[in-house]
Amino acid sequence: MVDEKTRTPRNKRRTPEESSIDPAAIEMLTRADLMGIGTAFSRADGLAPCNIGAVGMCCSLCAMGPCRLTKDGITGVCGATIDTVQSRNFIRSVAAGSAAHSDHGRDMAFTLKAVANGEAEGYRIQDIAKLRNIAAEYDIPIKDRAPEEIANELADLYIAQFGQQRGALAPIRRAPEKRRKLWEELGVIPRGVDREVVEALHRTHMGDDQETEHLMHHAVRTALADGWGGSMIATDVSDILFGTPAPVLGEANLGVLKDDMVNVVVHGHEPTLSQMVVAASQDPEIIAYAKAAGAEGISLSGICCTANEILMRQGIPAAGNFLQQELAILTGAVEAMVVDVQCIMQALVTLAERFHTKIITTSPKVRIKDATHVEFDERHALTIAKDILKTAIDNYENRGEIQIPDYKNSLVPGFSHEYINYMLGGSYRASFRPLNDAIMSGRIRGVAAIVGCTNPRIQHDSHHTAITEALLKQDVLVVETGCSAIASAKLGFLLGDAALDRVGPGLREVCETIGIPPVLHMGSCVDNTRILTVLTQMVAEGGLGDDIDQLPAVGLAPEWMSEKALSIATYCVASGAYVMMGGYNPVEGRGDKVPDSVLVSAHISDGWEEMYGARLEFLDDPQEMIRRTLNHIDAKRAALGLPEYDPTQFGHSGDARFNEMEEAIGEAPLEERRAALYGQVPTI
Ligand code: NFS
Repeated sequence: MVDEKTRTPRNKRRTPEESSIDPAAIEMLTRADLMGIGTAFSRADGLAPCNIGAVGMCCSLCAMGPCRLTKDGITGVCGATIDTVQSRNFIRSVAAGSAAHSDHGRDMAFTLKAVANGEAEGYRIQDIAKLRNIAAEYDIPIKDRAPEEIANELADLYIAQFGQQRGALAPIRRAPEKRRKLWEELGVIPRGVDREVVEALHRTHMGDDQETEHLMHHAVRTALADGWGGSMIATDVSDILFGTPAPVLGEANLGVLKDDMVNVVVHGHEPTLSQMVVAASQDPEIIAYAKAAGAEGISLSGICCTANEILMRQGIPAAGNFLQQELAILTGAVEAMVVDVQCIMQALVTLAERFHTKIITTSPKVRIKDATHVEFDERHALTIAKDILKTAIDNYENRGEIQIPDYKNSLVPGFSHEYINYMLGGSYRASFRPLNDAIMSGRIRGVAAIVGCTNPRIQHDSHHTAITEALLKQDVLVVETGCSAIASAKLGFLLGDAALDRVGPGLREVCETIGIPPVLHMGSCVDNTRILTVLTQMVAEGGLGDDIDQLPAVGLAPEWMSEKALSIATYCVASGAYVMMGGYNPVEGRGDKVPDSVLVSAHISDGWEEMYGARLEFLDDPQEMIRRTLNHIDAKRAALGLPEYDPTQFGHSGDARFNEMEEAIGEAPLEERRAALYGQVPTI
């Protein structure tokens, strides 16, 4: 049977194996083909990207156009040049990405306010220590005050950040001093994100700002209002309300779905409802309701960053990353997919019609035609979460034939910056010193943050994986967030024993000594702010320069697709981190068609390097990204006067030493083995 609504042309179709490297995804794509159902992969094959729009050469900002600037010297009807058009398109994307992240942060701040005032059913403040620490940072009195009182004042301060008209955003004080001074000098200290986004839209309205440098300057300011503002607030408040993540055991991939339970998949970004769905799923009344429907219980799992939020706090499994949202439904085993905001494909609804899955939208901001809408209201969150679960349970009897791929992997997520600090020194001497020392000695060559989406135009997970694997072998410590972290989780990189055979000798020693995986899962995409905090704390610890741009560190988003990724990349570069993104360059233009159209590309690379000490590049070859990452790390090491990276120096301590020696001495008597291991025979 062929579904006309979802079928895509087959003549240019990739095979499932060409579309993804994930065996679970391959199995579901094969099922989709057999059922004649289209997915994002087949739609991408059937719909070539617009080669004018893709590289920023189309202006659709007014009704005199759209103007396609494809020839040398051509301008829009108004006279706008290719540089102006590309900069305007870029800043509009940054503004949209910043708005999405930061609006999430705003909602979190309002939830904190509601919780503080006892107006949010089922929520409570779970990390009082973090609440007190953050409040103290802003000089909010904490002594002899109840957590709710402090939270109320912090919520007011945070809510006010979004609309702040003048002066620096409060969390900016967390950035390294030298960086803050640089931002001041360059005039990019952000005000409230609402103001920066509105100004970005104003400046790019027809007939306003028409100079590349001036436009891109405001792109930076807007992105900084996200990274050091809205997103940072989202992370802070999520931790205060739901707990600061610490390592927890979880699982990832479609194999987490259960054949004998009611499967509810939460998808999107905000932890507010999903945390309550977790609580409701453990309610005896709901479990009994599921059993009465003939199921063994309720199985919750997540997709995208909602998955990350509940995975890193409660160990709720991740069914997959962005490109697996449709594949989860294709199993036929999902009773309800509950979505909130961002990264939700409209195609879910049409696809779900082929199965019994209910797509339930919950955000007042997001409706999808023909989906079921159950509006979330934090005042009645637990009741709403229970109602949603009952709807899913009622749907269990409608389940048809199912096929759940038997692939899943364990992982240990939950590496908040607080936990990284703690794990390096314990409760009494928590510090980044051991990490800095390991980098300074060359045991760890450098640090790479691999983040961001998956994109059906790139073989699913392939670039994330290739880059992660190569960098680990080169003793680069990898931190990950978002869909990238889920890609690594599916391959087992987020487990301690991944260190044994898949990483370089120095990094392996560090992982074994501390007891950490070689890839640290730091959370959702708004939690990229945790990475900013780690980089800042590494600077503060000393020995690696006095600003983020001096660290041997790189950011990569190898399979990006979202405007949020452009905001993240921009604030990371402005914070001093070299960033490479996979796929096409949205400000590239076509040099052959418009030879003088390289200004914006040059501005975000050479120009930003001169201004911020870091560049943004778009590259489609993962091998080139690996090469540039290592070159950058080595150049930064050399500039800091650190020893040249030499892997032969390491790998002879920790578990490796024990294993080698135990092998060598075999069955020798205990005393001799001790002597071999410790260098002397202990006297008793
Ligand atoms: Ni980030 Fe997280 Fe995934 Fe991309 Fe979407 S879920 S916010 S945007 S696709 S990483």
